[in-house]
Amino acid sequence: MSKQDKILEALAQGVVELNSDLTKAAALKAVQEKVDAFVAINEGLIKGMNEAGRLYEEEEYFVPELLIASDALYVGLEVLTPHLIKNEKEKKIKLVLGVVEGDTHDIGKNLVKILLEVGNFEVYDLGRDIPAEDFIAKAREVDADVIGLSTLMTTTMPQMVKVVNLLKQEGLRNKIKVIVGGGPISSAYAQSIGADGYAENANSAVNVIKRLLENGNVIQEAIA
Ligand code: B1M
Repeated sequence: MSKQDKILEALAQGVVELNSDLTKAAALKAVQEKVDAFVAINEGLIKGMNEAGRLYEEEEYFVPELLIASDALYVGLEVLTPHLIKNEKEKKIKLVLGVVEGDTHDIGKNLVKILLEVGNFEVYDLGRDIPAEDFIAKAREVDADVIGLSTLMTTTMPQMVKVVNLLKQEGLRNKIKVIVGGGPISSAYAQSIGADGYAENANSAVNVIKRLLENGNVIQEAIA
């Protein structure tokens, strides 16, 4: 196993084993060994969080374990995020981001935010459990190009429809693009609710939005 693979494994292990100290040490090692921070986040930390999610679904982990796993993930992110290489050449795209009303799962949304900022987006992060009206108000206030909606639960998916419909009612639908993502969301769902784009993960969100603004209406599966 290469040195990089060992570091990636330690990053994932730190999160799955609920060990912030191990995660931090592995993140510092990644920086020291010049492992690409993007790779360290995606193939280390996120891999670990996904594994913790799997253990939750198998009822080996419960809510407290998930919360400690996410603490470890954030400790690693704090070390690695400053080392992500920023793209500052292009014009900034203004994007209002948040988790829809009724849903408090924000780990994925936070990762999307980090990668969008690295991709030179101006992100207005509203947080989680956000009413549809608040997305519209913020988008209007900052003259946003895009609204990004995240949800992890099937029960809160209809909130995305609410945002799209409100944009129509307010006469803003042609001006502001809508991209959706999160566990239960698919490109077919995005299309069915009249969103403009769907991204499967944080990395593809950046590419999908850039394509959206270049090409107009392109619902698409993750590129990555
Ligand atoms: Co809960 N939870 N949870 N949970 N949780 C799920 C989502 C669930 C599928 C687990 C299950 O039962 N199998 C289930 C939902 C079932 C459904 O669909 N109806 C569930 C439930 C039911 C609940 C509660 C209701 C449990 C309860 O209290 N009885 C409760 C919700 C309360 C509420 O919100 N109203 C709850 C609570 C929690 C915790 C607090 C313990 C914790 C969340 C901590 C937090 O986020 N601050 C938690 C977690 C961690 C999970 C799982 C295990 C993992 C989610 C996660 O963080 N994944 C999840 C099961 C699972 O997904 N395996 C589960 C890691 C993260 C990196 O991935 O969030 O998918 P993800 O984000 C990805 C992509 O989806 C994408 O990019 C991200 C990065 O690559 N993406 C976007 C996300 N948003 C995007 C937006 C975009 C583009 C891409 O564009 C704008």
